[in-house]
Formats: sequence, structure tokens, C-alpha cells
Amino acid sequence: MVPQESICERKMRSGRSAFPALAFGLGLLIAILAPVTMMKAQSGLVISNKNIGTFLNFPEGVIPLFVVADVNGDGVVDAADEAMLKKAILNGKTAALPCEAAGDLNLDEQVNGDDVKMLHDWLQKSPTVKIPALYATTSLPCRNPNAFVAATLSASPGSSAFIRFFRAGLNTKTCRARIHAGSASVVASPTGDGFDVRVFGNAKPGKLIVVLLSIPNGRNYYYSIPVVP
Ligand SMILES: [Ca+2]
Ligand SMILES: [Ca+2]
Repeated sequence: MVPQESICERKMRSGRSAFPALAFGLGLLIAILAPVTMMKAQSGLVISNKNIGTFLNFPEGVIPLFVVADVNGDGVVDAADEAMLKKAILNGKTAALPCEAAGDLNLDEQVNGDDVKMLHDWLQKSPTVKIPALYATTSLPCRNPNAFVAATLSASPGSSAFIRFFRAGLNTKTCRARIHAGSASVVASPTGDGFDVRVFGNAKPGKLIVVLLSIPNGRNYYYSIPVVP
């Protein structure tokens, strides 16, 4: 199994679905007064002001994602990320990384030599990780200005999860999504800014829906949605 899917499975155990309540309690008032701050509280990823208007039109519970191991935020996972991660750890400056959260490959909420080793092992198999994973977390920050997609973090049988783009040029005409694994189908959103993942009524809680997302320039990413009761 590819390492990215191992990450996907681990994140189910990490309990990330516990945090959406954070967004709802303080709710709309904060959204109106300080949207950028709200986005940071939800996911650790700060969305730039030029994109925030788009983001606020997305369905409830849609959270910005980052690319696992892409610490320099260019959308690709390669030796440049390994070098940057290694240097930041050696200098004790992981907080200064464009996306510190992306450096926590093993999802233990720390960025250290174990993560560098994991990334090094991944890159031994291929100079770039062919299909990196998309992920969201509250445990570490990510300021990546190149973030491009947001999504629902979990879905119950019979409901829909949403994937939404917030970068110019990314939409249902230029991007594709298909189900890689799991009991669901995927359709273009009515607004054309992303995809709706329809989880089958007989999907089993505890399983994952894995979506293969393709954007221009040959970039592909896996996004895993845990099925919850
Ligand atoms: Ca990178
Ligand atoms: Ca780690």
C-alpha cells in the first residue's frame, strides 16, 4: 500500500473529526468580524484575504487542506521538502516553515527526525511522491499561501462530503475527481467550484472513502474521508 494511504488510515485514529465543533460554537459572528482568524482556528491553515470571500460561500464544515509532507507549499513532495524539513529541525525553527503541519508525516503532533526519516524513505522509492495525501489538522499551523482546496472532514452513510477549490482556474471543468476506494460516488458540484462525494447508505462507519483528485499540470492527490456513524 502506498505511504499516502497509510497516512490516511492513521489520521482516522488521530481523532481529527473531533474539532469541527470549534467552528460552530463561536460561529457566524466571528466569521463576519474576523474571517481569517476563524479559518486559522478551524484548521491551522490561514487563507489569504483574496480568497476568503469564496471560502465563506462553501458548505458548512468545509475546511482548508494541505498536502502532507509539502512543507514548502509548492504542491509537490520532493527533495526540496526533505531538505527544508531537515534544516528547520536542525535549527529548531520548524514553526517558521511555510506549512509546519505538513511536516508531521507520522501524525504524532510533533515535527522531528522521525518525520524526516519517513519522508526520506518515501523519496527512496520515487524522486517525487506520485500521489500525495491532502489533510487537515488543528494540532500544528500551516500558512501556505498556495493552498487550493477545502473539504468536509468526515461523512455519515447516506450523506455527502464536499470538496471545494479556492484557487483561480480550479473548477469542475479543469479538475477531475473519482472514487479510488470506498462506498461512494462523486459528482460535480452544482456551482462548479468542486465535487460532491455521495456516501452510499450501506457504507460502513470506520471505513474510508478515498477520492483521487486531479488538477491541471498532472497533479494528483488522494483525499480520504472517514465514514462516521
Ligand atoms: Ca514541496
Ligand atoms: Ca511527527
